[in-house]
This record gives sequence, structure tokens and C-alpha cells, in this order.
Amino acid sequence: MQIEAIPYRWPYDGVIDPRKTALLIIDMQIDFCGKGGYVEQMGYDLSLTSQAIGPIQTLLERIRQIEGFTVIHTREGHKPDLSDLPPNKKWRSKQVGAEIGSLGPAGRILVRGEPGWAIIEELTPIEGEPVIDKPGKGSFYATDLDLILKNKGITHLILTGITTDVCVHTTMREANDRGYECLILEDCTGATDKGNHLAALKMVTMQGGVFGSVSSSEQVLKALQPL
Ligand code: C5J
Repeated sequence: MQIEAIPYRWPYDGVIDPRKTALLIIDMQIDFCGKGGYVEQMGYDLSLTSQAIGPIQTLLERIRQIEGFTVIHTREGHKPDLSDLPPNKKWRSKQVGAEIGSLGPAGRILVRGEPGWAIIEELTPIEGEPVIDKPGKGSFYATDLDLILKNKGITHLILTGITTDVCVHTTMREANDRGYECLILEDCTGATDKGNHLAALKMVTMQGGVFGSVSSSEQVLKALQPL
């Protein structure tokens, strides 16, 4: 089955093949959608990023039942000594009152091993699901993601997670340039600004699908029914 999507039914090259497809769940951490985390410390509306939790949970439950379907999680965060934190990223975070590495209600902000850095309980990875730790916005930069995907023979990616306009988009662009066939799901993503969420999705649809195609969890679930 192909998935109904905009601007083209996905994937472009045939039907969905679970052995060649991975569900990417990007940065569903307390820091980005939970109480006391980075996004809340910056003063943004948590409901905009947490809206993705329910739809991802439903999709994940279904995909976990399908033999051979790969699920990969990512986490943005820095080493406790902050040696992998670019000084400009640290400086900018300080300007908005949420300095990376400083102590917040959910522990040190965006630091590996801290409570806020953890993936939310609803989407806790299970055995066999790789978790990619990344110091940047993209999931390919300074990580093993490309190697893991190549070793598994994965050529198609379904992107979910937060935030639509930052880590999800950066990852989609990185993946697209590496030749992966990408699909982003509107209800399984969210941004700290509604307009940016919508703009990020619209950007994907330009030029015949400049980075891939856009769909929803409902359409993916429909296409997965025969599997
Ligand atoms: C941000 C992310 N927005 N996961 N990270 O800093 O999108």
C-alpha cells in the first residue's frame, strides 16, 4: 500500500516495505515537551509540542506489531562537562533564560543523564530500538545514525517528533541529501510556534516535495492495515 500524502503518495517508488522503512521518533524528551524542561523554561506553550505525544504513541504501538519494522529514537543533549556544546549555542540559550547546562526544575538543561533529557514515559524505547544521542539539531551530525540505517538496509524514513521546524526539519533535510526517501507526519510533530509548524510542513511540499512528502498518522495506519 502507498500512503496518501502531499504532494505525492508515499513512497514514490512503490509500496511501503517494513524491512526498508524506519520510524524515526525525534527528541520526545521532557526538555522539549514536559514540565520543567528546556522548552517550558524558555516560556513556550507546552501544549504545542506535547500535542504529538498521543498520535506517536498510537502509531508506535501499531508499528511495533509489524515484523521487521525498525523504530529509532533520538535525544538532543550534551556531555556533563559540556565539551560538545558550541559556545554560541550556550550563549544563545542564556539570552532566553534557559542556559544549557544550568540547573532547572528538571535538572541541568539539555545535559545527558539528567531527568529533563529523558525520553517521556509514554514513548520509552524498548529492547531492540536504537537510541541516537546527538549534540546538534540534525540526527545525522556527529552520530551513528547513517551507519545504523545502512547496516539495516533502510532507505525510507517516516519522521515524527519535535520540534517540526528545528530538529525534525534539520534531520529531514540531512536525510534527503543522503538519498533517504522521507515522509513527515503533521499530527506526530509539533513546534514551539504554530505558524512555524505549518510553515515547516508547507516547505516540504514545494518543488514536487523538495524534502519528501507530508501525511498524517491516520493515513499511515490505513496503509499499514494489510500488514
Ligand atoms: C530545539 C529540537 N528546538 N529538538 N530542539 O532546540 O527541536
